[in-house]
Amino acid sequence: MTGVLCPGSYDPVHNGHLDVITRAAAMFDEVVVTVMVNPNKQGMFTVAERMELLRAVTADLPGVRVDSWAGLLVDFARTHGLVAIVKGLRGAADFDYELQMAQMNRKIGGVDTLYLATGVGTGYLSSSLLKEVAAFGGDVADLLPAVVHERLQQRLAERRA
Ligand code: COD
Repeated sequence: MTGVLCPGSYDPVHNGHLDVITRAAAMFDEVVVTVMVNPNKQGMFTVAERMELLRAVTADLPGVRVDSWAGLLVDFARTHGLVAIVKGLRGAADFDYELQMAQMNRKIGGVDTLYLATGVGTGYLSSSLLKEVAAFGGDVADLLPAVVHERLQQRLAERRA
């Protein structure tokens, strides 16, 4: 059984993430979508909320489960017997930092990183950009799963109240 992890902040999950997770699920027996906890970064959604949304939008994908981890990615991979990290690559802006992380993860943990080219039509998506556009009233409804869009609108309304 070959398992991989798809790590990220997922604050919140969007269609670009989901495309990568779906394609990874078609290639590997097990995909662990791992919400990485960053104690220095206050998100719009709590880790528990991000996991709940991820579970909702991946419920129909065989072999996919959702977890979280506070620590080094390579330690999560080793602890769970996962053979590789799978990530999406949007373009040149991602590349330098991703290369640095891939090499560091290989050096400190012996774990390789595989990159999937961003999906057709989702390369411009990022959680931070979507949150910014939505906060200013822009329409992002077709860029996020419906349940995520609904929760984003709720959270923005709570913040405005
Ligand atoms: N299309 C395709 N892929 C996408 C898109 C898109 N539109 N948007 C994002 N992605 C990919 C990203 O490339 C990433 O692979 C994944 O989806 C998650 O994205 P985000 O934005 O939710 O997550 P990031 O980039 O904030 O995640 C960074 C990590 C949490 C993975 C990183 O900081 C990390 O590994 N932290 C753990 C601590 C650690 O081990 N540090 C040492 C690293 S060497």
